[in-house]
Amino acid sequence: RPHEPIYVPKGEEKISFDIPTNYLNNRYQPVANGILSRFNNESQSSVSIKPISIPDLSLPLSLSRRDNFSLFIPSHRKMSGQLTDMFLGMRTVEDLLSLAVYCRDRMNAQMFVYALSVAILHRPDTKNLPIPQLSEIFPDKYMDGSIFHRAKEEANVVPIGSRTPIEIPLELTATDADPEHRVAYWREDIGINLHHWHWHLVYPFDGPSIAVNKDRRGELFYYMHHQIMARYNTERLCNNLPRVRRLLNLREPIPEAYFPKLDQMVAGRAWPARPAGFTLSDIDRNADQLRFDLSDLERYRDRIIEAVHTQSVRTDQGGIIQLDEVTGIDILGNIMEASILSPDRTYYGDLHNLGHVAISFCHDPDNRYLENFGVMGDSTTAMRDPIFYRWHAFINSIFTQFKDSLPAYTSQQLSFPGVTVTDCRINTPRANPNTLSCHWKKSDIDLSRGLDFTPRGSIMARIQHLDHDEFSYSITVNNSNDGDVTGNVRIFMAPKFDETGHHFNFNEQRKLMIEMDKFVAKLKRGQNIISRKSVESSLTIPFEATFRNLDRNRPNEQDLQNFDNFNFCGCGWPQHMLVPKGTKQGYPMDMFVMISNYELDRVMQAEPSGCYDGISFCGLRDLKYPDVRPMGFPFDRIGQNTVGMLNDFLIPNMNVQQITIRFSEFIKS
Ligand code: CUO
Repeated sequence: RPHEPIYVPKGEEKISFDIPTNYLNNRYQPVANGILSRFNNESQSSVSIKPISIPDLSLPLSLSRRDNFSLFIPSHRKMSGQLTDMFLGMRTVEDLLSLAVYCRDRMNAQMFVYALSVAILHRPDTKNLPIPQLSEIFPDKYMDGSIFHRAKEEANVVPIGSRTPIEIPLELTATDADPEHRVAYWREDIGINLHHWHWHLVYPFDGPSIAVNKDRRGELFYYMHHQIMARYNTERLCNNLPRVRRLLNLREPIPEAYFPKLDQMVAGRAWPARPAGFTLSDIDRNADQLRFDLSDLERYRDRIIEAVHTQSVRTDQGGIIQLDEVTGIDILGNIMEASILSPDRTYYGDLHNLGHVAISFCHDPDNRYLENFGVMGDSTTAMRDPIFYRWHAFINSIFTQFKDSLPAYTSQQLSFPGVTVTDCRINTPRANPNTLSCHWKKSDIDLSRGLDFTPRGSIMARIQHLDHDEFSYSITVNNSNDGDVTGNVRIFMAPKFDETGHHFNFNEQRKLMIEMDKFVAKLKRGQNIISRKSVESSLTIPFEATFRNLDRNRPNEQDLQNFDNFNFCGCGWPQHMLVPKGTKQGYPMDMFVMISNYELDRVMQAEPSGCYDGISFCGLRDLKYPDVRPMGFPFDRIGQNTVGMLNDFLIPNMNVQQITIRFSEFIKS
C-alpha cells in the first residue's frame, strides 16, 4: 500500500496516539496508564499505533539523548544514516509511524528529527507531508534561552488567545563595539539559517543513495554557498565592512569571536563561545570517535588544489577523471564537501566538513573539559558565526580557481541573435524609479511545538528582522527574429564600489553578483515589456513559510492551516532577505539583466509537481536542475581574458541599470 493516506492534524486540533504499552520508554511502562490518560484527556481524536517488529536500533541508540548531534561528526553521521535507512525502508506509512513513535522518546531528539525529516522528504508516500519548521521544533537553536522562561511563564498564566508575544531585541549577541556585529542581523536571521538547514536536509552528503545521489548536487553545493558568500559580502559592504578574508592559515589565531547566547535545551547547557584569538588544534576526542590533525586538512587541501591545477582527479579504483567544463565543478563540489559521491574519499578526505568540526571544537579539542561543539558544528546554527564565512570564503576560492582555469564563454554561448534588451528598471510603489526600500519588520514564530508546558496553545516570539518593500522589474526587449522566441531571463545585482570607494572592475564585481531571479518569458516579434514581481523570485520561499504573521495574538484555525499549506517546501532563500540592506544615504548597485535562448537552456523532462519555490538554490524535487547552463552563468567563467568593466562585457541581449537601495530605521509591524 504505497500511497496510504496519513492523518495530518488540522491547525490546532489536539490528537493523541494510542500507543502499545511496550512502545513507551522502559522507565514509563510501569506508569503507562497514568501517562497515556493524562495526555489523551486533552485530545480530540486518536491515532492508533500498530505494533510492528522493531529493527535493531542499537547503533542509533548509542548516541545519548542528552548529547548534541552533528552531521559533521562521522560517527553521528553513521548512526543517523542507519536510522534514515530504517525509516526509508518501512513498508507502509503506518509502519513508519510505528517505528517513529517507538523511537521518539528513546533517541537523541535532533538525530530523530533529522533522520525522520530526510525520510519524509524522500519517501514517495510521504514527500508531500509538511515538515514543521525547525525553528518551531527546536527554537533553542535560534533564540536566547531566556525567551523560553518568559514564554512558559506567559503560557502558564495567560489563557490561549490573550497571550502576548515575547519580544526579542535585535542587539542580542553583541554590541557594535565589535564591528562584525554590524552584520549580525543577517548572520542570525532565522529565515537564512532555516534555509541553510533545509538545504542540507534536501542535499545530504551521506546516507542512502536516494537522498544523496541527486542531479548536480556537488555543483549546487558550490553555487548555493558561493551565492551566500556574494550576498554576505554585499551586506558587509553596505555596513561599511570589508569583504571577508579567507581562512587560509589554519594555525593563525582567529580574531573573530562569537558568543552565541543559545542554550541547548535538551542538554541543559549553553552553546560554547569562541573568544577572540583562539587557535585551531589537532582534534582527538575519543568520546566522539573523532581524531584528525590540522596537517590532514592541509594535505587534503593541497591534493584538491593539485586536482584543480591538473584539471583531473584520481578515483579509488585507480582511474583518472578529467574535470571538464560540464561535470568538473560537480565532481569538485562532491570532493570538497565531501559527499559520498567523492571519487576518492580516502585521498581527498573530508576537507569542508572537518573544517567545520575543527573550528567547532577549538575550545576543547581533546575533550578534557567535556565540552560540546560550538555553533559551527551544526548546519542549523553555523551561519550565525563570522568564522563560517571565513571558512567558506576559503572553500569558495578553490572553486573559483577551478572556474578561472576554464575558457571564457564564447560570444556564441552568450548571445541570443535577434534579441535586444533595450531597457530594464525597477518599480517600487512610493519610491523613485530604480530604488529599492529596506526597513525593519517584526514577525512572529510559534514556540509551542518546541516547548513543554500546559495548557497547550500557541505562544509567539516576536523577532525583528530586515525586510523590503515589494517591487517589480520592468524589462523592455526587442525581438527582431521572424517569429516568437522564448527567453530565459536572468537577473543579478552587485555593488558598484569596493571598500575603498573605487569602481569594481569586472573581474571583482562579477564575484559579487547575487542572483535575484530567473524565469522563462515568451517574446513575440517586435517590442515586448516583461513585468515580474519580486515575490515571484526563483530564489525565495514566501514570507509565510518562515513566519506566522497571521492574526498576531489570536491565530485562528484557518490561519494555522494556511501556514501549514505554505510550509510544504521549506528549502529556499527567505523572501524577506532577498534585498541587501543598503544604506540610509542610498547604496548604489548595478542590476544586470540577460536574456538567454531558452531552447539552449532547457532541460527536457516532466513538468514539476509540488514544490515550485526556491528553485535556483534548491532545484526541483525528483527532477533535474532545470537549467543546463553552468550554475552562476554567465559570471562563473571569464577565462584569462578579463575585460575591464561590466559595461565592456555587455552584448545586445544584456543590459545594466544602476539602482539604489535605501534603508530606513523604521520598524514595520
Ligand atoms: Cu552549508 Cu559549510 O556547508 O555549511
